[in-house]
Amino acid sequence: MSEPQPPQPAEQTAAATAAAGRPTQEGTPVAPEQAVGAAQVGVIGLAVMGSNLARNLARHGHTVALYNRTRARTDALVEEHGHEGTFVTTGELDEFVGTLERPRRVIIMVQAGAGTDAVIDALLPHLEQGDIVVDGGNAHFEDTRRREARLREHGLHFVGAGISGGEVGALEGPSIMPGGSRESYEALGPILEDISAKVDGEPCCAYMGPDGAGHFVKMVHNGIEYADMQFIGEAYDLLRAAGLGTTDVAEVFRTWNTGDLESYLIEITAEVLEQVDARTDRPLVDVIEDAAGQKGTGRWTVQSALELGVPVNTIGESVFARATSSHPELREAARQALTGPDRTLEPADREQFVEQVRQALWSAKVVAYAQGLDQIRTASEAYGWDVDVAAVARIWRDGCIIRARLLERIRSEYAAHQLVTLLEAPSVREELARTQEGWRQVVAAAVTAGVPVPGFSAALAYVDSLRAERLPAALVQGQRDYFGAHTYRRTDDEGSFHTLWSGDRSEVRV
Ligand code: NBP
Repeated sequence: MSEPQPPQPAEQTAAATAAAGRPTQEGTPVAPEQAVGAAQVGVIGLAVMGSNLARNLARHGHTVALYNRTRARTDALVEEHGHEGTFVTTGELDEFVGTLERPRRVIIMVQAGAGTDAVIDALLPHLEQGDIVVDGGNAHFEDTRRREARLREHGLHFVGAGISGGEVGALEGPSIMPGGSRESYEALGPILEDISAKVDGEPCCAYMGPDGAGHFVKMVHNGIEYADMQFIGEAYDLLRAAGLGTTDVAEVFRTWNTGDLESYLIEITAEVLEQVDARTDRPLVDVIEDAAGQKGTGRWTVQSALELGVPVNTIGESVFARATSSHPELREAARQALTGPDRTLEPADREQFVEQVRQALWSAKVVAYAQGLDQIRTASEAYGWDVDVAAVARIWRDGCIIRARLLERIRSEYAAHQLVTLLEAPSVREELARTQEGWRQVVAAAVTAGVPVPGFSAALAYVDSLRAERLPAALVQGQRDYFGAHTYRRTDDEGSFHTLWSGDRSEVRV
C-alpha cells in the first residue's frame, strides 16, 4: 500500500480559494471535496449543448460544477477544455449539489421530455428552499408550467430558459429566453446575461415572464425560423425557375445579405448554395434529398396557435411544406396523375424579377414576425405573463438562428409605439407599401407558372385579409346559422340572431 500523497500545489490553491468561496484557479479541474459551496453554477447534461454552455460559463470566469449521467462525458470535457476555466468535476448528484454556492443554480441540459423529468426527480431530494433549477432544453411550455408548479410547492424556483443558437451559440453567446419567478432572475439573470450574445453591449437575454413564458417565446422563435427558412426556399426556387444557376442564386443571397435582409439564415443559405459535392462535382443542394425533417417545435407553435385562435398561417404553411416534402409516395402518385404549367418563369427583366423576389421575401418575413409576436402577445394575456415584446425583439437580434437586421427595427418600433400588430408600425407599413407590388407580381407569376409558394402567398393572403373592409366570414356565419342554428350578429343591431331557415325564414332575436 502506498502512502497517501500530499495535495499537489495546484490542488492546494484550488482547495484554498474554493473554501474561501472565491473562484478557484483557472484551468485546474477541481475535485468536489475541495470545492464545497464554491461553484457559482452547475450544469447537468454534457452532450454538445451542455458542454458548450458549461465552457461558455467557465470562459466568463464562473466556477462551473459538472455532472453527467455517464461520467465519461464529464471527463472528456475537462480533458479537452479544462484549461478554459474552472470546472468542478463530480460523479454523483449529491456531490454535485454540495459544490454549489447558495442559492444553488443548476442548469439542466439533457434530452427534453422524460430525460428532464428523470433529472428533476433525482435532483429534488438534494435541493433546499430558494435553489434555482433551470431547464435549458427545448421543453414544451406546458411541461415547463407543470414543472414550475411542482418545484414551487417545494420552495424551489424552476426556470424554463429557451436557448437558441445551436452548439456554436451555446459556446460563443446564445440568445437566452428565461421564464420563471422574477426573484430567481435576480440571482440567475446576471450569469445568463454574461454568457449571452451582445449587441452594442446589450445582452441577448432578458426576463420573459413567469412559468412557461421563456419556453413559449423560444417555441415561437422556432416557428418563425421555420417560416423564414420556407420563404428563403421559395425565393431560391423562384430564382432557379427563372433560369439562374445555383452559384448565381448564391451571389444574389450574398448581395441581399448586405441590405435590409441581412440575417444569419440568408448568410448560411449563400454558403450552402456554394457548396460543391465532392463525389459528383455538382452543387451539394442538387444531390440532397428534398425531404425536410422537423423535430417538433414548429408543430408545437401551430398547435398552440390553434388553441389560442391566433392566425399564424405562414408558420403553419411552413410546417405543412416540410410535411409535403416528406411524403414521397404521395408526391409520386400526384406527380404521375396531375398536369399543369411546367414551372418555367421567363421574366422580361430578370434583374427586376430578382428585386421583386427580394421584396416578396422581406414582406413575407415581416408577416411571419408579426404573426409570431401576435401569438406571444396573445399567450401573454391568456397566461398572465406580461411579456415585453420589445424585449423579445431585442434579445433575438443576435445569438439565435433568426437573428436579423430587421429585429432592430422591430425592437425600436415596439419600444416607441403601442402596437396591436407589427404591420401597423410606421416604418414597417411604409416599407410594405413600397414592396407589395413586387410581392404580388411574384406570387402571381409563381401561381401562373406552377411554382409552389405556400409561404409567400399565405403571408399575402394574411395581409389582404387584415386589410379587407368586409370578409366572407359573414357568409360563413350565414351557413353556420343555416345548418346548425349557430346564430349571427348584425352590423346594425346589438345581440344575436337566427333566421328560421326551414320555416318562414323570418329572423328571430335569440
Ligand atoms: P441531447 O438532447 O442529445 O441529450 C443528451 C444528454 O442528455 C446527455 O448528456 C445524456 O446523458 C442526457 N440524458 C438523457 Br438522453 N437521458 C437522461 C436521463 N434520464 N438522465 C440524465 N441525463 C440524461 O443533448 P443536446 O443535443 O446537447 O441538447 C440538450 C438540450 O438542448 C435538449 O433539450 C435539446 O433539445 C436542446 N437544444 C439543442 C440544440 C442543438 O442544437 N443540439 C439547440 C437548442 C436546444 P448521457 O451522456 O448519460 O447519455
